[in-house]
Amino acid sequence: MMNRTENEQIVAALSRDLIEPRITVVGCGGAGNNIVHSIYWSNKNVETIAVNTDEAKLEGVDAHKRILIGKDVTHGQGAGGFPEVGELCANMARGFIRDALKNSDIVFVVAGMGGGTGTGAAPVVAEIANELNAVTFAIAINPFSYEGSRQEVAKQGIDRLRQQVERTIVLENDYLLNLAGDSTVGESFAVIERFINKLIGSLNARISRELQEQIRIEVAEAFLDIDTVESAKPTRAPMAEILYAESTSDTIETPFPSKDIPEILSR
Ligand SMILES: Nc1nc2c(ncn2[C@@H]2O[C@H](COP(=O)(O)OP(=O)(O)OP(=O)(O)O)[C@@H](O)[C@H]2O)c(=O)[nH]1
Ligand SMILES: [Mg+2]
Repeated sequence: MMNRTENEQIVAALSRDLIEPRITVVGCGGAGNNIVHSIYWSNKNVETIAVNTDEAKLEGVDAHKRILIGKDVTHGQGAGGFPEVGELCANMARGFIRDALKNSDIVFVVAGMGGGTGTGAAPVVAEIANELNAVTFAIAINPFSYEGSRQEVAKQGIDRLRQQVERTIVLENDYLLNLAGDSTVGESFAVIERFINKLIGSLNARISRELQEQIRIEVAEAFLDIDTVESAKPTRAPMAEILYAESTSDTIETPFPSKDIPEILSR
């Protein structure tokens, strides 16, 4: 019979090493891609995926995985402000998106609302993350008031997103106007990028603690009934795999060293 102290030591060791949640940030459409690009360079603990219908935009984005959706539909041109097009393209690419997300424990779906790709694709990506049982968050960025009719498109997109993800956080680009003062649009967007980066960091830290605690409790309960543990070695979660697209004529040549930037996935 193990004594209480031995039990506690084993539980502590298992809880420490058992799990490192795998975190993925998926940026859909132009704004989502910009944010993922910034996270790729500033947050080394998360995997980044860029999803877009716009081939040229995707070429300029750094991310661990890049998925060009709807090549047969928009011919790499973007969804032209039509969310139904973004949604169709994402639905056609479900298999690729699912594959890219399948090892993730926590998924953040990020998109600017009011355009076609982000508004239409983000709910589909969120739905896939849910189906994979990942803890899923959505971060939606509302367009500037001066963008007019985009506001209504954005509202519908956020409603769709909320149907998939209860934990949807809405940020306002208008807020930047107050903050930004004389700075350029690029500098203002950097404010939101930093904010999102911080938000993801703090949410992750909280979830990781909750997961650890849950595991600690489960492990402790499991130990209540057993006397000896013969081969309970701590295991580490495998690294998220990088998915390489087959080399086809649709694959974009990247100007970056291949060790840094994997192939763009194309469907
Ligand atoms: N904070 C922030 N907002 C952005 C950025 N780029 C675009 N936006 C906002 O996001 C909204 C949607 O724009 P995009 O993400 O470019 O649109 P899209 O999803 O690519 O849509 P299509 O180009 O029609 O396929 C815009 O109306 C802007 O308000 C960015 O880099 N940062
Ligand atoms: Mg676009």
